[in-house]
Amino acid sequence: MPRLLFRGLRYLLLLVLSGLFAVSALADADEPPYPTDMPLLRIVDAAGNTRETLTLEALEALPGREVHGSIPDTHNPEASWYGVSLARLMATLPIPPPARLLAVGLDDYSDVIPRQDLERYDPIVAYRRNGHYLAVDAYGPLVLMYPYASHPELHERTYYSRTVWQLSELRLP
Ligand SMILES: Nc1nc2c(c(=O)[nH]1)N[C@H]1C(S)=C(S)[C@@H](COP(=O)(O)O)O[C@H]1N2
Ligand SMILES: [Mo]
Repeated sequence: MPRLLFRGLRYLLLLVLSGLFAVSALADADEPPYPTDMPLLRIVDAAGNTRETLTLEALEALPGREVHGSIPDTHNPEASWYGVSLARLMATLPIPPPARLLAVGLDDYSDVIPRQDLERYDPIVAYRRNGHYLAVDAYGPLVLMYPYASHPELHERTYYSRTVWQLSELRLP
């Protein structure tokens, strides 16, 4: 009898453990594929000094904005992108909004983003695509995304090249 009871308890323990596993797997579904305290974006001034280093936590602490679009010239279908308005991000700096800034990717690709874009189109530093955090091998962790869907005139090479994926740095003039 005690032996049966022991088996029963062991079975129960297994059930509880696998249940816990399933619950933690569900919780992990919204975990970013990188540490939340990892520096994702640096804001660098003209002298080359880092003025700000933003982690996912810091970005998520700012108000969010959603735009619809896709990474140009890829076969990725249009998606919803969620992140921080670049204008909003620049407003956190103790300097007036610069006339232009350079958006740099992890692959050292870069393009100039004029201030007019921020005023006209309000592009975002996106950290989620269709609700999911972006992995480095999926153009992430950050993408400078323009609201292509609501502004069809953006479908032009100029803005395609400003859609910097793997965004890692913003350089001020
Ligand atoms: N980090 C990074 N972002 C980038 C690029 C790049 O090479 N690296 N290319 C730009 C250009 S010119 C286009 S058309 C789109 C799509 O680039 P792809 O065709 O090289 O994927 O991303 C833009 N953003
Ligand atoms: Mo391009």
